[in-house]
Amino acid sequence: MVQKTEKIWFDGQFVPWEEANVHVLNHTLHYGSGVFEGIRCYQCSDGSSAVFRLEEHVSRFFDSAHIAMITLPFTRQEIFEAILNTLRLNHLKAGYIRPLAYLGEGAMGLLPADNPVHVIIAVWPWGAYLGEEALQKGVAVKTSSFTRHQVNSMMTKAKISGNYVNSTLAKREAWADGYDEALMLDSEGYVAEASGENIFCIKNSVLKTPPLGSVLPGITRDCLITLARDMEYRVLEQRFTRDELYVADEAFFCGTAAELTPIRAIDRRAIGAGEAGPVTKLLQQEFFSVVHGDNLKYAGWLTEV
Ligand code: PPE
Repeated sequence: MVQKTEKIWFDGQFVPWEEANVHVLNHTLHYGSGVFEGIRCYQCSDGSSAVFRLEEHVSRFFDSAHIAMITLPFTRQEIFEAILNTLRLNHLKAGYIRPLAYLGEGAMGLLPADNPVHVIIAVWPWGAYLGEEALQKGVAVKTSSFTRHQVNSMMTKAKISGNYVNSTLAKREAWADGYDEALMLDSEGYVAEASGENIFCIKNSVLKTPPLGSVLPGITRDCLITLARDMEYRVLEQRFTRDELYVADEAFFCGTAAELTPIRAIDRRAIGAGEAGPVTKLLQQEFFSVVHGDNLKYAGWLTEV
């Protein structure tokens, strides 16, 4: 269950959590026509609170809207400030931030005509996405029977609500089969990403992640490429197959919600020693030190609340 906070930013006003509702003929509810973001705020070691890569997330939110032909009735600066104000008003020191733009009621049918565009920003406390233990020991993954979006059937650079039907189908299947997460292949059979995370594999200290074809351009993915290169690892954005993953030394998922979660097995085959590998652990440590403001080199990635 999502942990309620006090207020939700709703079209420029703060409303009580319980009153941030929509009509049942909301266009996005029927057709998935909205766009959203997922952002994290961390409590730093000095007690302050900071949002991780806020600028990039706001930017992707506007890009998603542009791709989906939604004109947001707010400026980037207004959304940026509204996110910070929502955190402040709810006294949330650490947690998750969910901006969503959706089309309200008006026309039904696939042409939304001039249905109004609404924007909300909700925040709530959210711990480890795949569980606290997963962060330490890693997750067990199954290749999904569902294929990730072909690049011309869904717009993969956009976080469009409807794109996530594919993810929920995959996630529910993986869970029903007793796995933690689904590994999704692209329409040509190469490894793409998970239901809500990007993926990396490591062999002989070289990191590989699929290029930005059918996968979401993850902001955490981008951070980890930078961190790994700054740590003198070679990082390739290159396609690979599921059996290349089976014989990798290490593998991990990354995303705002999932942070950096090691993968311990895929399709019942242990990855490496079947636990979080050494390079994964080093990167994870570096990642957590950066988001908690302990690494001044990357202080520019944090916006104080
Ligand atoms: N791929 C997908 C499909 C995806 O949804 C996410 C984020 C990523 C990769 C990683 O992107 P980034 O967060 O920018 O590093 N998934 C979000 C949704 C999670 C949810 O359950 O909702 C997230 O991590 O916030």
